[in-house]
Amino acid sequence: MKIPKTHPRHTSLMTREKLVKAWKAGVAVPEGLIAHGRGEAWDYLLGEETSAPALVAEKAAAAYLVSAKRPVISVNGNVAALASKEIVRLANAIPATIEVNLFHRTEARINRIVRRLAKAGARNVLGPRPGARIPRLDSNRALAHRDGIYRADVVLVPLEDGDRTEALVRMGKTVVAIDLNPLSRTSQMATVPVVDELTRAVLNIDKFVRELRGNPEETARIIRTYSKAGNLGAVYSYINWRLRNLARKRTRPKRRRVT
Ligand code: PTJ
Repeated sequence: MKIPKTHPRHTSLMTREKLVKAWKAGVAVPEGLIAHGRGEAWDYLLGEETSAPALVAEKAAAAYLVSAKRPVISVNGNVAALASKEIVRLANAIPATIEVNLFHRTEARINRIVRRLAKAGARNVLGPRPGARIPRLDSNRALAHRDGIYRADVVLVPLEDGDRTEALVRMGKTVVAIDLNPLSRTSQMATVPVVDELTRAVLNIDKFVRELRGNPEETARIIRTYSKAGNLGAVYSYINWRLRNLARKRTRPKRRRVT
């Protein structure tokens, strides 16, 4: 479908088109389209821009990723559809391993996503033939690579489900999540929940990674001072403030002009 550039929702419609194309290409699943709609609803509440608390979480995410010994970025269908290039660039900057891990797992889809990431410039993407299982997780998301997610110390999980986040945290890993829903189990369970839209978040984390790479003191200071509870609290306050502002604007009586 051709979307006119002048359409007021051009970016949002283009993103949807990308996902639909990825679904037709067997990269994203229909459930991914539903997940995207949920994300969009939250993004409206957040004003479709990175909030100040999200920026703080993104800096903390970058600090954890650059100080990790075995960082891994987990990629699913939606992430491959919307942010393959950005993920590869971030993985190179950290540097981190990329592993394809799917909730609705089929080997054919894993291979398609690996190929899409390779086309975006990634090398040695893990995904097919996993040799390990994340303990106490019954879904196919438990399948992992020993040299990837299984032995990672820090895992970045964009658009995740809560069960695996919880299982990874139970294994002692630092889990950085990207999820627009601050109330999701993923956001609640992750070590660093980043409440922002996927592409915005990845670009911001990438920028902070490049800033922090050569600065271990600043990186350590950011990790020391980051508070998950404080940060999520700030996200709730931000949404509350936005809604109250919107309500005030709508209910303010119009002034009569005195002539
Ligand atoms: O490709 P698969 O088989 O691994 O499946 C991927 C999906 C996304 C279908 C799967 O992981 C899933 O079911 O996820 P959930 O449990 O629906 O969670 C997705 C979360 O991501 C929801 O809380 C959404 O609000 C959020 N979300 C959706 N789109 C975005 C987003 N967060 C940030 N940026 C987005 N673009």
